[in-house]
Amino acid sequence: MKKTAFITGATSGIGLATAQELAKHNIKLILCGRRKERLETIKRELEQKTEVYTLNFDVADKRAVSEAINSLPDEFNQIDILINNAGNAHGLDPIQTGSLDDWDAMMDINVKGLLYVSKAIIPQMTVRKSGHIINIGSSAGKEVYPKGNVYCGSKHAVLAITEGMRIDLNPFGIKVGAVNPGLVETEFSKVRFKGDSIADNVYKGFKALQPEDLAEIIYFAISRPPHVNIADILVFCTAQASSTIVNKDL
Ligand code: NDP
Ligand code: 8X3
Repeated sequence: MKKTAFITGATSGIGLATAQELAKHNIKLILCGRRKERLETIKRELEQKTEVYTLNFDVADKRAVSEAINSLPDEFNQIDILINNAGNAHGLDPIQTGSLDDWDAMMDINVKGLLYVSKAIIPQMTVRKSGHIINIGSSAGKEVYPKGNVYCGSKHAVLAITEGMRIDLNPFGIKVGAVNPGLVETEFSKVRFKGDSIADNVYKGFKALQPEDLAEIIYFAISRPPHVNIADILVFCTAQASSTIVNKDL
């Protein structure tokens, strides 16, 4: 039977590329994001390949999350695969000058948003005793870098929550794993630097990961046989050795 995947943050970057990859493999899609027009355009494109339903909500708004997920029509309300991808960094400041609004945004979206969406979807997986959850963490969830403080904290939390989910959902046969990328060329830096032109230089001088690279890895993880769970994967571009070491001669 055809599987259904629920992808948060499907309007750009890794989430959009993952939607495109899964559509190629004939997986039904529920695509989420705040930018409604983009969702509609993406739906029109991907409907050529598979069934698509869109949900327009802010993951940080717990009531909107549960209302949106409860509104799914019968044809889309059995979710086999949850990809918790929505998230961003907001700012790159030392802790002593960081902005409370940026900190709220990162904790509310990257951590609490992931929890709200998971809370609304996990019960149907435990009843069916099947399902697969992939949380998009980051190399910033494994290593803290200068001025990364709260973003790194949010992604360390994503990793801890992923491990906790895997332990608690183990009796139900539900797979849980994290995909942790290093530098990926998406709208991430535009958001982090709030449209400042500094964002244009982040991926200059080396070949960063492309969102499609992550999409292929995510499809690989979800297409393993039932007894195989990719629990945790760290992905860098060849030029990157750690959060702070990037070889710009490559
Ligand atoms: P993008 O900015 O391109 O995409 C972020 C996605 O998240 C968008 O679709 C955006 O949709 C959605 N989103 C953001 N905030 C909210 C919100 N409050 N409610 C609902 N959706 C939201 O960045 P990436 O593709 O790079 O980021 C995807 C994930 O990958 C994030 O979790 C990020 O932390 C992680 N990551 C990124 C890396 C990188 O270098 N790019 C490296 C490691 C991890 P919309 O604005 O329409 O709501
Ligand atoms: C995104 C990777 O190093 O830009 O999670 O913070 S980094």
